[in-house]
Amino acid sequence: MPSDAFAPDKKLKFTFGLWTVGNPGRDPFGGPVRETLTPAQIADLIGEVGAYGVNFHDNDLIPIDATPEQAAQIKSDFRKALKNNGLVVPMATTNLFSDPVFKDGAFTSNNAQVRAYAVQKTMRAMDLGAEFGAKIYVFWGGREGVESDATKSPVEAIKRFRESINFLSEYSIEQGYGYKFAFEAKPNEPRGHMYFAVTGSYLALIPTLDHPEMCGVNPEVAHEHMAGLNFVHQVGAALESGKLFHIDLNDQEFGRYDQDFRFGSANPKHAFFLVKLLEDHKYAGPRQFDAHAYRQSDYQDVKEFARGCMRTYMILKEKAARWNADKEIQGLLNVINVQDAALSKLTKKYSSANAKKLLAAPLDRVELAKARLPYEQLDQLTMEVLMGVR
Ligand code: GCO
Ligand code: MN
Ligand code: MN
Repeated sequence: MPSDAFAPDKKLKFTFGLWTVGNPGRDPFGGPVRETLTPAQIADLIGEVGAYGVNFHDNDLIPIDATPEQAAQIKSDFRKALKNNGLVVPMATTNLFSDPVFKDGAFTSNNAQVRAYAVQKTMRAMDLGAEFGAKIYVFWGGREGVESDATKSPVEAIKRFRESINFLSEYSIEQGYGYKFAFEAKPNEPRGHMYFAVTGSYLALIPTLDHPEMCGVNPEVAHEHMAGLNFVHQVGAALESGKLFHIDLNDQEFGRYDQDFRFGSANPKHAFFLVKLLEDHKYAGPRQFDAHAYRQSDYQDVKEFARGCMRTYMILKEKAARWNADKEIQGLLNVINVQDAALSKLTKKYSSANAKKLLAAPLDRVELAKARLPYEQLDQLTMEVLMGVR
């Protein structure tokens, strides 16, 4: 195998946020450990490691208190860096969590003026994203939640959130931005309890919106794993409903704080099934690595972190193809997937005649229970593919 077989493939649209590789290593217990890079320097880093694109929150690019002159200079430097590095901006988003004004939420704040400011800030951030060609707009409700349910009604919160999204959908349509909205769930952190805790919460919200066709989800590995859930199943649900618009790849030990580890570094088996799912279903959207390098890393090591995220994806993609081509594995899949064309035809669609025939079908539960399910064997073969001996 040539040594560059796992080099990042531009067709897979690997992206990084300005806030990811540009993260200076600040955490709740300590300040930055790396110098702060400008957006243009971060674009250079992302270009150097061979990614496809870069995403930003409004204030990753333009500080919240920048003057119009400063903003113009930053945009021009960033635009040049994008061009030099052949990078695109597929996604943009709003910072609705850092500033003190959002301490009790943005779209779900108890204060109507704060809610209006959040919508206004998002409109301006959508203008900024559109200037750089972004077509996906992510909504992560960083502060949409509570510590105590004495403070806010969860029913009212959903209504407020829906109203803001409906307003912003119309804005995007009227401006001709062509945005697809992608909602990102998280169970907690920074709030004690966050609304829309899991991807499925947004999948349930979307059909109640004024423009469901422009809305989908942006699931993140770490967020579902924080809650001890199976991320692959959440992504499966999003894919099955045609709502997987974007994805945040990283890794996480189950039940811990939001660790944002390098993709595949904590749970390679889950990462394998995730990559296999995305590839088997021909997911064509951007694959964003929303992860952070260890706090111990210098920028040389941050590059290794970024390369590692993409390389692990490429390796797991190759493993998935190997799994699909493995004759023994395919043989086992044939054994466990018992086919019965006549019965499947009966149960496919209800009719009185089909119901009658089904009631009369000779289905012997004792005989049925005897069918073999060699799942230990199948999982061991999967592990052997993963561990590199098959
Ligand atoms: C987090 C989130 C964020 C969002 C980002 C885009 O836990 O901090 O994952 O990184 O993805 O704000 O909206
Ligand atoms: Mn996260
Ligand atoms: Mn994220």
